[in-house]
Amino acid sequence: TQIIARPGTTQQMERLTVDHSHLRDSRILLVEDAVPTQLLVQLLLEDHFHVATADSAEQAQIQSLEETPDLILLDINLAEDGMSGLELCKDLKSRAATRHIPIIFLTSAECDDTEEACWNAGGQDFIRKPINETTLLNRIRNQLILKRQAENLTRMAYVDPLTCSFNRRYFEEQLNAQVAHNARHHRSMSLLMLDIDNFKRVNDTYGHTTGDECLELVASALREEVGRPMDQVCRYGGEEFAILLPETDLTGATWIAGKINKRFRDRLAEIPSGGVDEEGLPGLTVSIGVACRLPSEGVKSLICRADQALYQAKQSGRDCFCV
Ligand code: GH3
Ligand code: MG
Ligand code: MG
Ligand code: MG
Ligand code: MG
Repeated sequence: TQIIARPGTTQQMERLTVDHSHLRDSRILLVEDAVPTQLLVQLLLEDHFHVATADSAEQAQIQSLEETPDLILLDINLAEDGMSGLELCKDLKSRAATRHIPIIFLTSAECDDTEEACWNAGGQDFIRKPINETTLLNRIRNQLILKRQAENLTRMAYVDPLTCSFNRRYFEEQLNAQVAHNARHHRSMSLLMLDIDNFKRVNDTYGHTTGDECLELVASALREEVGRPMDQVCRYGGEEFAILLPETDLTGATWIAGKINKRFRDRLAEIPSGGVDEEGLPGLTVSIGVACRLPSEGVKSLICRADQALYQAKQSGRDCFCV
């Protein structure tokens, strides 16, 4: 409240008003078995969104998994020989890949039980037939806006804007979750802590803008080197990165650390001594601390060992990794 009360803040916030014109690009999946209703709803929506249709729950299930629509309009009463609308909703809400897709039911029933069933199945809203055009469009719009806002907030909470790597908050949450999971299932996991060598010199020589571009370059190189989708590159702080390697033992982790060192060394070799590459970025090297989680080891100790190994790599002359 204090921030809002500060003079000028309200005007500043007003300038942040969100533009919703992008909603036009939204893809809606309409699941309806009655042809007249399907045509009518399609007609109402086609000037506002991209609309795909499905006649059965089974068909809609495949389309949802393959095309991940932004929203599903789901007839509650589908042909009786297959999965019902409610069953499809429950199924989609139980899968990580489709859980986030908002579902609005289309229902002709006017009893409380049906409404309750829609909510219980995990639906976000429902619309009664006969369909009111304005209500239909606004209910869809509201769900799309909510979804977009949730996505934006998640991105802002977990992604570093400069390097597009995960941020420290994400790193800590993931590390805690992974350590807990590995402790239960006796799986191996490793952590790399990486620090750019003599980075202050890069800023001092070429300026902070070039320094920032170097950070972007390092982050994307790291993402390329780790390769597997489950490996996660996080910006730990200033010019330090932490890399989470699930299902990776010490041999695997040192192999990746060696690959990372080599990548920057190879690039450095291609740049004229003391010069810059085609993008105007100087050569640089990195130091890496490698730690593989010991049985029953906790988060703090794991980070501490990776950090000590990083310190050792710096002491050993940089441009290398230590365990
Ligand atoms: P060392 O090899 O011992 O790590 O030397 P160093 O110069 O890299 O270490 P130091 O910790 O002294 O300096 C890190 C520098 O990273 C200082 C800081 O200005 C720079 N830095 C941190 N965050 C950013 C950033 O977001 N952008 C830019 N351009 N520089 C940053
Ligand atoms: Mg029907
Ligand atoms: Mg540092
Ligand atoms: Mg450094
Ligand atoms: Mg330092």
